[in-house]
Amino acid sequence: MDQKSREIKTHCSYMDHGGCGLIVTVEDGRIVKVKGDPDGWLNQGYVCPKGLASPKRLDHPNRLRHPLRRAGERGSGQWERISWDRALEEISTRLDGIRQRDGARAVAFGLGMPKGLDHFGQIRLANTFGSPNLVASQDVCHAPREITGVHTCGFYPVVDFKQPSELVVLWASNVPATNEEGGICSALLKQVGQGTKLMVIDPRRGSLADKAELWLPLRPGSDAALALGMLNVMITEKLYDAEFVANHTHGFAELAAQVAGYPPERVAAITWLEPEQIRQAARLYANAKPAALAWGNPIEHTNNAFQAARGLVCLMALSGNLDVPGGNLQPLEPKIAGLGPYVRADLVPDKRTQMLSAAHGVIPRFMTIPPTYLRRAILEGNPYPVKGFFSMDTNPLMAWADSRLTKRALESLEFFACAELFMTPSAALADVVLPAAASLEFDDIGHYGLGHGYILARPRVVDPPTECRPPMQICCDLGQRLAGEDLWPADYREMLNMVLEPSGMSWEEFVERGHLQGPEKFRKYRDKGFKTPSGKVELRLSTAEKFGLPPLPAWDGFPEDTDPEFPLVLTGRKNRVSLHSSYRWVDELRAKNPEPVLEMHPDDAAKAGISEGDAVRLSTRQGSIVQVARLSRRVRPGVVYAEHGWWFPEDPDPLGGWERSNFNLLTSTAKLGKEFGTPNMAALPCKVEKVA
Ligand SMILES: Nc1nc2c(c(=O)[nH]1)N[C@H]1C(S)=C(S)[C@@H](COP(=O)(O)OP(=O)(O)OC[C@H]3O[C@@H](n4cnc5c(=O)[nH]c(N)nc54)[C@H](O)[C@@H]3O)O[C@H]1N2
Ligand SMILES: Nc1nc2c(c(=O)[nH]1)N[C@H]1C(S)=C(S)[C@@H](COP(=O)(O)OP(=O)(O)OC[C@H]3O[C@@H](n4cnc5c(=O)[nH]c(N)nc54)[C@H](O)[C@@H]3O)O[C@H]1N2
Ligand code: SF4
Ligand SMILES: [Mo]
Repeated sequence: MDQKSREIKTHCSYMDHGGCGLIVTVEDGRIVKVKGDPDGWLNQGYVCPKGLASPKRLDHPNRLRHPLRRAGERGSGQWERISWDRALEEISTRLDGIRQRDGARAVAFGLGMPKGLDHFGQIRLANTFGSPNLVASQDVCHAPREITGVHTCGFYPVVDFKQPSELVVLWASNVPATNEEGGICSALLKQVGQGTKLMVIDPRRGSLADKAELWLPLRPGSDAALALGMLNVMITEKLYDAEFVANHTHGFAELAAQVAGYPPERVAAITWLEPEQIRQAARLYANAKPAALAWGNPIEHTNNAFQAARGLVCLMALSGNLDVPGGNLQPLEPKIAGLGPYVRADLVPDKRTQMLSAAHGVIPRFMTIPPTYLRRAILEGNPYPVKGFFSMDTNPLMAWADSRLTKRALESLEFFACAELFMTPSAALADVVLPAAASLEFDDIGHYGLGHGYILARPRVVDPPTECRPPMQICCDLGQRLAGEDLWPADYREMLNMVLEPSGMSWEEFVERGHLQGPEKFRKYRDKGFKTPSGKVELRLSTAEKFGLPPLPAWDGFPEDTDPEFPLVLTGRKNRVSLHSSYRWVDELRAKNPEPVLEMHPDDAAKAGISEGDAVRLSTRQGSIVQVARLSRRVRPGVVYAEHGWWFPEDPDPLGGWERSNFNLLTSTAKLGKEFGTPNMAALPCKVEKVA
């Protein structure tokens, strides 16, 4: 290595939830190489194509490099370059104007997938501004499993890939592609190599289904029913952990009576499985000690999200796998700042009653606003009007169900500003766009607030372009103007020190260590019970009447009615080389996934006269889009997979061709799950036709 070249250790981030340790080689201030760090705590040398391509975001010619102010109609693509001072002044004056006139709650703050510490910076910005309305995608991402967990057993039961399991169940989890929340697939594959068995519950036979003891290709959207069928078998065949059930659960008799109504024969008809497959699945899961259950997004992509998640937590409890090594854990945090004081939740004491979703009766402890309720507030003034919106790290026009509704809502705002790396279809509708620094260009802490019991150091490896600011710095700059200098430091790095302060560790010491983990203790319930009203796992919710929740898991029918005009069932999964709608403009990633791919079984394709590579029109009752057909026997007949997050940065349309292939033109907000406001993004009746 020559003298100008140096290697820096950091962690990959902003390409998914993050987690892989990286060794980055920098020459003359530019990144020339990235490789997986063999000492990486979670990845042990593994790196995926997104991680390898992550530096390519930094010097892309069309990256946003200056603050922009709208110079024509919203969405017309006409902009003027302005200074940071003017941009910050404009945003703070406009948002403060709305606050003065209509109250702080008339301004909402927006976020996407949690990427870094700025996620919590933005929550703090909303709180210090005084608004109870922080809008995020959690209605379809993790709130259902986390908060259902909290109500049922007092915590979010996190899958354990670190300690050995006898069995790992991948239930709607696409971990080889998604490595979600730091559950890097290489750790799972290592276990499988050492004898861990797999069970896969997924309509698509992915690479891990090939290695599995049992693969259940269920009908999309029938997960809640399958869970009930498995509970039925575990109880009738007395396969459950009797000691755990007797000492640590509440409402077993009622659960048993409830699931007696779901024998395998009934559930088989709902799930498109054989009764024997359901029995096998229950036996395999119940008899493996320990067994870890990895749950994925489709559990939370229908209005049945709460019931499906309830069923899964009951399975973990009956099998005695809660908080056992190799099962589903309640991780303890290291000594770092607690989330509540960090985001200053105390500054909006009436949040519970004032937040938009309070009027919609969502489940207690669900504190972000489902995007559907934001749009109702903007467009209908329901329950009160929202007029200003500031978002970071999100592309709502792609990410939220019913993109036309999103467009109307963003266009109707009195003022909309956002921070971005690139001019996305959503940013194109803003009044002011701030240029953000990208990960690798700023110091950051990973996995804070995600409930996994550890944080990761993500030191900066290069400087950002002169006018691009770290997302947390943008929070500080706006925070100082909107909430004052006593609540916000001038330099974002103080926000990192704030997290570390209780540990007694400096940023440099933390970077040197790479990660901080909480104490590893298991079966904590034996001393302390479960943090629920009964002190036990609430198979029957003792708070059901108080909170208006269904007391016992149940099957409420398919998310959408079947319809002969739309005979196939549409669902989705993430692509290994893309992150939602992000980075479609990074050539190295785009080359690996140049067009939106629709996967279907060759038999279904033949019936519709569709061949491999055909452009096809995919329609639901809500709308229609075009994608490119790929025929695959891995997909169960009757099921169609389409990719979400597709727009075309190269399209001259200022909104990047947002209407051509965007999955969320097919989804609607007409039917929502009551607990989380979750719309149906999976299990949609659809049809596929060849484009003439
Ligand atoms: N149909 C359908 N819809 C879905 C899903 C699905 O599976 N199907 N998945 C859902 C899920 S799980 C989630 S989490 C959401 C995700 O929703 P979003 O998080 O909104 O998804 P992205 O499209 O990745 O948008 C992220 C944006 O952040 C920008 N960005 C990247 N780095 C930075 C930065 O440092 N600063 C700033 N300011 N911006 C940056 C990217 O350019 C990108 O435009 O989508 C949900 N929507
Ligand atoms: N490459 C990549 N990685 C990502 C992301 C990304 O966009 N791209 N996004 C990140 C985010 S925000 C999240 S939340 C996670 C999501 O991580 P995962 O939950 O792993 O993501 P998905 O790809 O949505 O997984 C869906 C899996 O469920 C299957 N499936 C589809 N419908 C159904 C159904 O109705 N029932 C059952 N049982 N299975 C079904 C699919 O075949 C697929 O295997 O990934 C994170 N990591
Ligand atoms: S798996 Fe995730 S954290 Fe690891 S290199 Fe890929 S994008 Fe980065
Ligand atoms: Mo997500």
